[in-house]
Amino acid sequence: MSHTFSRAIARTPASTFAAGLTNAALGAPDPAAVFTQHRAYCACLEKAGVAVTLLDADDAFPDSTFVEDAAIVVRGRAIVTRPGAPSRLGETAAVRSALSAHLGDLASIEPPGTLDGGDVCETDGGVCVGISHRTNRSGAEQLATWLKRAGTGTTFVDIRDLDAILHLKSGMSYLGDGIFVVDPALRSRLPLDGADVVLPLAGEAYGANCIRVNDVVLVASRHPHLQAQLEGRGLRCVALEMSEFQKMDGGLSCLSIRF
Ligand code: CIR
Repeated sequence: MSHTFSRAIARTPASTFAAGLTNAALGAPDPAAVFTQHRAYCACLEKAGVAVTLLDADDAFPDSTFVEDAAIVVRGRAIVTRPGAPSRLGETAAVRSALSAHLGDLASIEPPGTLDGGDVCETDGGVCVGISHRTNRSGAEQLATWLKRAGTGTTFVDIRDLDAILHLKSGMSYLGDGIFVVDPALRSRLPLDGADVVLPLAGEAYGANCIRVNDVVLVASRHPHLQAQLEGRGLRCVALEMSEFQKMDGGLSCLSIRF
C-alpha cells in the first residue's frame, strides 16, 4: 500500500464526547484537552502535507470524532461502513457526503453486515480484517468481495477473545517497507512471514496503533521504547499526546480517514 496521502477527513469532537463508548477505565476525558489534542493531531497531518477536511461536530454522536470507523478508502476507492455499535450507525452520513465530494460514488456495507474501519488494516500483501465485537462475518465478507473486485486479497483475523483489543488496528499497524507494529497478543494470528515485526514492550501496547503519513510516523507520546525501535529503522516519528482519546478506547488511526 502507499503511505502517500494528500487528503484526510477528520471530525471535531462532539461536546458529548465523554458519553461515548469505552472499556478503558482510565477516567473521564478532560473537555479542553480533547479539543487541544485534536487540533494538534490535525495540525500534524497538515504539516505532513495532507489537506484536512474537518467535519462539524455532531453532539448526537459522542464517538463521531473517530471517523476512521465510518468509511474505508483503498487505492482511491471508498466504501462506507455500517458500524457495529448501534449508537454509531448514524455517523456515516456526514462522512459519506464528505468523501463523495472527492471520490465520487461510494459502495456501502449492507445489513446484516457490520464493519468498523478500525478493523481494517491495509498492507502491501492485501488487507487484514478483524472479526471483532464490532465487525461481523457478513460485514467482513462484503468487504472482501468489494476488495476482490479491485484485485486485493483479504485475510480474516478473529480477535473476539482478545478483550484488550477493541479493533484489529488497536493492536497492529502497517508502516510500509515491510514494517509492522504488532501487539504481542496478536502476533501468532497474523500473516507476517518475511515481515519486519516491531513488538511493543509491556506497558507500550497502546503504541501499536500508529500511522505513517507521507514521510512521518505519528506515535502516541510516552512510548519511548517503541519510538526508539521505529527511529532505529530510519522512520521519522512525531509523538502526539493522545491521553483523552485513549480514555475512550481511541487511537491515532481512528481520528482520520487518509487518502
Ligand atoms: C468506540 O468504542 O467505538 C469508540 N469509543 C472508540 C472507537 C475507536 N476507533 C478505532 O479504534 N478505530
